[in-house]
Amino acid sequence: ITAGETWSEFAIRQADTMKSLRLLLAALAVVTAVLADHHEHDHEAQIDKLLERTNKITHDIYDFDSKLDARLDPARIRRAGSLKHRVEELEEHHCPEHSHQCGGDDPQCISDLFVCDKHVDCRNGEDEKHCTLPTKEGDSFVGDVVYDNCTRRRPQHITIAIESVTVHKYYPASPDIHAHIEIHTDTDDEEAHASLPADGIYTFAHDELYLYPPEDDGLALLGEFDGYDFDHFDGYIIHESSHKACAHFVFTRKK
Ligand SMILES: [Ca+2]
Repeated sequence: ITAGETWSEFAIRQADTMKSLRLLLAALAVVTAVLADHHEHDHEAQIDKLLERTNKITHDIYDFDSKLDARLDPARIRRAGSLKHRVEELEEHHCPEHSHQCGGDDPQCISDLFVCDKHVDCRNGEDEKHCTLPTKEGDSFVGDVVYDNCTRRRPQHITIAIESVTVHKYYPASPDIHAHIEIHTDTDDEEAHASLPADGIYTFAHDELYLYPPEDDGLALLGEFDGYDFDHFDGYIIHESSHKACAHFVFTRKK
């Protein structure tokens, strides 16, 4: 404690220091993991790209809703709640990039890395309240095509089976996901099946699953949960380089 400083000021300063330390630790852990990683993927760069893209895609997803509704199963009427949540998210998002709005009547921004990292950072505790991973080992999701302008096989359905999940000690906000993408194509001419192993990450701050391209076509999969209904997500096939979506599937959890 320094001269002229009250105990409460001292406590706040200490808390800020702890947060900075944790951020530094998280950053170091990411760097270490990248260095130790045998994959060609740079996790930190991938996370940066993901976060950058999310803002653009949120707007696109919102636009998609009216088109989507025409194709949806009546059982998804409860999406009304999801839509409300999404509108609130759009209204409330006044935080800088790579940061998370705590919400409620007490606006506060925290780093995305602090969402679901097992420490309470938001004054209202919101950052640790919705931390159930929707893509657990053994889960699978079936995607129905909305449009597809780019995949080689043009399937009507894609299945994503989650094989394993690794939660890192120092940055639990983005667990590693290992999955299998099952593609079944059935046309008049041929019937084909492909099973592609795919690695990726789940980001709690954005309720987002990202699978790196399983093939050499540079096509990755971005799965956007709406933060409310974790039995469905919008799956976009995107060009890894430009992040432009060229196919869209609506995924439903397989019971
Ligand atoms: Ca936290």
